[in-house]
Amino acid sequence: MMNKAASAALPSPPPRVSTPETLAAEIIERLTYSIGKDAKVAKPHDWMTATILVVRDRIIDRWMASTRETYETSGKRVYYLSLEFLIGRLTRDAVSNLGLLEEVRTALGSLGVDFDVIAALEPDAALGNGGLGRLAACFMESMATVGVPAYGYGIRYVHGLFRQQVSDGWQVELPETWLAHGNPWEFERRESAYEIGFGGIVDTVGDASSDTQRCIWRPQERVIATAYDTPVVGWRAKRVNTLRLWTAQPIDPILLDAFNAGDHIGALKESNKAEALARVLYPADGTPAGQELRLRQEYFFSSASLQDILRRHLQQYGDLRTLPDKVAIQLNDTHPAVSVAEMMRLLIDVHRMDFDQAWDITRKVFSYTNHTLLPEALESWPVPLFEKLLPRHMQLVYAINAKILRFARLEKKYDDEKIRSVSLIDEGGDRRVRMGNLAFLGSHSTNGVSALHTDLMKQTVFADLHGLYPDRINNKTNGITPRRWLMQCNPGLFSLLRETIGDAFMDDAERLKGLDSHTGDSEFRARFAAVKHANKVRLSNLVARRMGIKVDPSAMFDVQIKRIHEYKRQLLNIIETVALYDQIRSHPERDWVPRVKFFAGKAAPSYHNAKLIIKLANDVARVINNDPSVRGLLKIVFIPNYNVSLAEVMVPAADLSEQISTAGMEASGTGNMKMALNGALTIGTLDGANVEMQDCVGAENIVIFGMTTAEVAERRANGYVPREVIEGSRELSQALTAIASGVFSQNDEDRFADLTNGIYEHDWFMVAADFDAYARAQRSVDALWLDEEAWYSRTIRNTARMGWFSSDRTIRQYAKDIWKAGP
Ligand code: T68
Repeated sequence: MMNKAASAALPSPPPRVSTPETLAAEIIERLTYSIGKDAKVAKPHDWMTATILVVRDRIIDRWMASTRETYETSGKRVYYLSLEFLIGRLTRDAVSNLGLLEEVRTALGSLGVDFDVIAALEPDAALGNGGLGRLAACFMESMATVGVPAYGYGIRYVHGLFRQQVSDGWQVELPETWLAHGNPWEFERRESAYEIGFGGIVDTVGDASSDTQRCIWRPQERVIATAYDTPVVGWRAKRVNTLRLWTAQPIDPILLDAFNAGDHIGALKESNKAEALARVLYPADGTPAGQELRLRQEYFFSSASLQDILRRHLQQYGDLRTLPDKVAIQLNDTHPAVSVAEMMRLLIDVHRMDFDQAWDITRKVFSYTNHTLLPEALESWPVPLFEKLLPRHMQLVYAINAKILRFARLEKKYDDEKIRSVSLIDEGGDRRVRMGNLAFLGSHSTNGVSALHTDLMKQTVFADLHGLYPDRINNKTNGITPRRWLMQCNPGLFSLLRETIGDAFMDDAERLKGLDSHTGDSEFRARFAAVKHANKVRLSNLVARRMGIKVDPSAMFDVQIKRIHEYKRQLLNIIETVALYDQIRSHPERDWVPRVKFFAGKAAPSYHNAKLIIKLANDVARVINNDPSVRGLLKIVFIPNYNVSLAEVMVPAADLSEQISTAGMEASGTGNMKMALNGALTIGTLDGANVEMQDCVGAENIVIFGMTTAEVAERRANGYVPREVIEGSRELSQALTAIASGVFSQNDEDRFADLTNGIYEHDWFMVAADFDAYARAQRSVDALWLDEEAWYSRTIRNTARMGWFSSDRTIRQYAKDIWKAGP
């Protein structure tokens, strides 16, 4: 360590100049001295790495300044704990937020290198499954933009979400290796390393009658968590925050005794077990993973993050009693909920606080976001497993539970049934620890992700907890970052907007409103349409290149992109497509609107029906795309391996956005926001954030159909008989019969029986009940499409009025209402 005087005298690096000339010179320098390649033989990948290193330098300056500023102003820090960050590529985002897009492009151009080509070489960081992980990534960017001092904490998975191949129409999962060529965006921090324990026993030491008694957990297994940091640049690089991802290492990389005794495999056992922790992302969304390794991952990253947070706080403030003034920890779903018990353990066992004080601090520090009400997706762990892996935490869970249940019974006069529902332990069947209840009770705030979802939380899953703490549940409607999801993915629209309404919307998305007054301007409408067309040409080229399928960019591009799930009802869309196919063949004389139906999305590898839905989409596509009688009128394209980068091409090209989940089941949705912002019309149910989108864009500018949440509940309660509904709808029964009788699966007519029987027998997701309304809504979309003015004035109004869904707005609300942090 250097003394203060000496360190004060240390020079800073000279400020970087960012003209195309200096950038080009630095890129060559990095290529030569960091990568060791002569420009004459450098491969595109080398150029990409050299460019990132040069850009990174600019970020590091801002990064250090941001960190210093938070330290010096004693600012409150926000910690976003998430098992998923679905980031995608970083380079374009970083360069664009630095304001250096044109400079870097020109610099590379002068070296004979195309920026767009090398940017496309960067692998997607797919450390997430879907909406929840992508939301975390949007939030990281918005926290830096809005000026909230924040750290994201997660796991540095070696293998992110699997790569999806479609083989003979079936999904095939392949491992994904995003780190294969190194990752120039990350910094290994060997000095930030923490020991994480599992299993073992709890010793009690000291005298029970005095307050010196305490518990000591003696874990049987220990691993080391080490940090990797990635800078997150906000818009205009005003602030740079840190995404800190943990990797796992064994304490002893090799057991030498075993090795020397000839047990060469056994010698690596510990090491393999440790490294398994950060090896792979669980690919099941909406259905809990259930296995021990998942709980280990949850505890591993929670413990490492909390130890890091406490160390940082103690280093600066020396006293954990001030933690709630300086630290806010957001739990992204229940995946990090074991943090509540871990915080208690650290405060009580390690830092010697008493239980009540520790509980008070814990609740002030934590807050929790719920992302689903699907009962099968609510996490809980068998008590024996939890106890075996985390014996001390089990004790603390019981102690917390005793305190809560006493309060519920004595002060809130809860009866046995309500006591059972708020308990941390589910006593029905095998005993389980309920992570949702732990997260709720261990926090001062629990939020839903759309107004409807938050209301339903209060009425259903969390009703009795809400009764205990009526001020705790609050809403924070999701948002998306307009940098990635407008400015970067849709440069054509971005420049048209700047030209039309000026630059103010770049710093405040609600200023897009200025566009509203241009909807009547036919010249503007034509330019807006031309941008959309160009984006559709780009998608058409991608489809031709990757799949050898030709689509017509002047047809309507109808897009459903999201994880494949029964509640999201891709099946409703496919069945309606089959019905439309029938109609076109029966009435070729009608004025049909040419459509291309795009689907993309991954199914959890263990989710049988979701995989069958992918197969059905592909089988229907094969038949329809090869039928000359509908040529030019209907095409179906299932694009494999949906990821952030593919979304960046599909979102700007969508004319129609399908948001058709069964009402009450989609917590919010965020793809709905992305496509509407980029000038798509939404066809959707009154579910999740669609409800608030309708409020913002106006009922005439969105196509809403189908049952409401209340109607769905009522229908289910009153004995819904799908068979009757099917028999009452000619179109639907013909389409289902076609699917069930093997029209699309000639060599295997029972292939889709699980899907079709499901609809006939129970139709839990109300596909049949909503079918006619959906089909009618689709024909009303056709009518709008035929009237160009009607169409574009609506889609322009969508772009104009979607600014409220910027994640900057969401983050400001979290900062003000929940975290009490930031500007
Ligand atoms: C999504 N949830 C919601 N879960 O479905 C979506 N689950 O409506 C919402 O917009 C989004 O969260 C953001 O709030 C998920 O994406 C998961 O991915 C997931 C992952 C693991 C386990 C359970």
